[in-house]
Amino acid sequence: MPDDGSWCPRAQRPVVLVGFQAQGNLGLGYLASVLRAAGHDVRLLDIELPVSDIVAAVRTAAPLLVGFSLIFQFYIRRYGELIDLLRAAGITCHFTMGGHYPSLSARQTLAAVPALDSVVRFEGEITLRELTESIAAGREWRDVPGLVYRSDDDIASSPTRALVEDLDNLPYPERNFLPEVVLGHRAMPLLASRGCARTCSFCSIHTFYRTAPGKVVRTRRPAEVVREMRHLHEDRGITIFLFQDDDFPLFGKKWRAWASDFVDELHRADLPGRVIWKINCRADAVEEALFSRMRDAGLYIVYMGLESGTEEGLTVLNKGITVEQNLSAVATLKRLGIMFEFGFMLLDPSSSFASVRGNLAFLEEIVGDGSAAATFCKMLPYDGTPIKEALERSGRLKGDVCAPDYDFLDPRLDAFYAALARIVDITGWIHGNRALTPQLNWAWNELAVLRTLFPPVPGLETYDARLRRLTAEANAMLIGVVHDVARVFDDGVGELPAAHILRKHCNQTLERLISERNAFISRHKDMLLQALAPITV
Ligand code: B12
Ligand code: SF4
Repeated sequence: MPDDGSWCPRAQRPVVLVGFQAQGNLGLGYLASVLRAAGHDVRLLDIELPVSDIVAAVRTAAPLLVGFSLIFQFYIRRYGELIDLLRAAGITCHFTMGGHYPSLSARQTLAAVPALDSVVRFEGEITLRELTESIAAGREWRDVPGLVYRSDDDIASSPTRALVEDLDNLPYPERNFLPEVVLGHRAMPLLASRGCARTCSFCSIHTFYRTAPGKVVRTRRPAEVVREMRHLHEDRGITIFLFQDDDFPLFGKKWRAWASDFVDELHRADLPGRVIWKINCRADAVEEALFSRMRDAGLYIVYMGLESGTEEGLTVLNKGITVEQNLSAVATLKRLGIMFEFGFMLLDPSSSFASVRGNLAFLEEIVGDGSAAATFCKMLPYDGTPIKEALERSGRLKGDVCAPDYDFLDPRLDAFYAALARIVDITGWIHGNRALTPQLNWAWNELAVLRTLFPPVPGLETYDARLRRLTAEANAMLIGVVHDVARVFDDGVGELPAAHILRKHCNQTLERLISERNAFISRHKDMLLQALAPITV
């Protein structure tokens, strides 16, 4: 009897799904819940587990099918290696893969991972269920819409599957992961909509949702979203909700009405005061009257893809937004006392030293006061994005799927960025969970939780002021470093900042942050614990 379990009747063999699970993967969650609702046994495995554990778990499960979820294209080699090991371990069942990259570059995916049998394109719930059922019944699976597969040395596809029409027909996603915890409060991701109506040139999301037939943006019913929140609050004690929508429904008359109904539903369910929520949106959706109502209903933090502080940058990125609108959104949120985080691309394919300085001036303007931690990156040309195609056409695209890249028009900027990236990496300033920028943001996040989910904490305003001063100092230091590096490469003046000295400053700031934070929390420990007691489930 083979030990991969192939003696089991096919219908009883489980489906294994492998994906990136940190912070909760809603894509895998929806796939699992749809399969379970149809009576299938589903096992979820984290791609971050040691490879030998994954191989052992798949062998033990003896599955009918393994589905790999590739949400970050730079993981493709890692998946390829894992899949080869699974085959080498004698696992012969159907292997499929889904996610943005496989959907938009199916041919390349099948070429890069020869042991894959198929790719599921676009939203995978119904395709995966039908694929599973066809295989279980021994039927021809290639007829299932939504697939790309190998056929006689070439690639063939079944008809493209349309996007899910009514998101409320899907069961709630499986959430068999532990919630993130902020000062004893549990957080969970969720979705109110799928798709995005905009067409930013660096983003593959609109291509993903526009290439499949069907309506690009679909919103759930506000009452259904609130019902899911209430269920998570009552059953699992969740008090912090992190909306993962690419662009929370807010823009234009129709979605403003949606957001207003959502706020009404939250009040109807008596959730404001008991739960808080975070959204992602564009700056041009931030409107004072609506956001004030949303804040009163628990909106506590807004992530905005600001992306550039110059008009040229915003044009190249096809943001359809002005610097003035970016600034005005930040000012509105500050006035309303809603915390914000932001995405920002210091460098894009059109960059010059003048645009770098323009971007630094913008960063100084929005976070010079320490209201959030400064952050930046270089725009990367992901597959399925218009900007990648434009770079390819002009012969500027470099690197590969795991490290897509391009040269700047001014070669001095390449040297500038290489030096800056080295310094920022060495100092551990921006990247990684233990880096200064994410730690500062975490402290601000905690502060917002203290303000919104606890009774008034004595001394909170003083703590806020100290955190603001510390963040402002860190921001000034980081922005100063970029200025100094730019001066060296643009003007040939000065010297590169010494990475070890900056690292010392960075570590000292981190230590100050940790000791301020710990001192404040331990001073109020008893009161915080007492406030938490009723929400423990
Ligand atoms: C939440 C999120 C995160 C979370 C991930 C949590 C998690 N464990 O899932 C966190 C915060 C950790 C994260 C981090 C990053 N992220 Co992110 N993230 C997202 C976001 C906004 C939502 C994902 C989601 O929940 N979608 C909703 C679900 C329902 O849709 P879905 O995931 O697409 O899944 C559906 C289909 O794709 C398909 N499918 C997916 N997998 C599979 C598998 C099978 C077998 C099948 C059949 C079908 C299938 O069916 C699913 C159900 O319909 C996406 C944008 C997006 N819209 O997807 C970006 C996105 C995935 N992130 C992106 C990036 C770039 C990053 C970062 C690199 C950002 C950064 N600079 O640090 C990091 C990388 C982290 C790392 N490992 O190093 C890019 C990836 C681009 C690319 N081509 O690689 C995206 C697409 C955003 C974008 N604008 O381009 N991210
Ligand atoms: S960056 Fe955001 S707003 Fe722009 S297309 Fe992508 S998801 Fe939409």
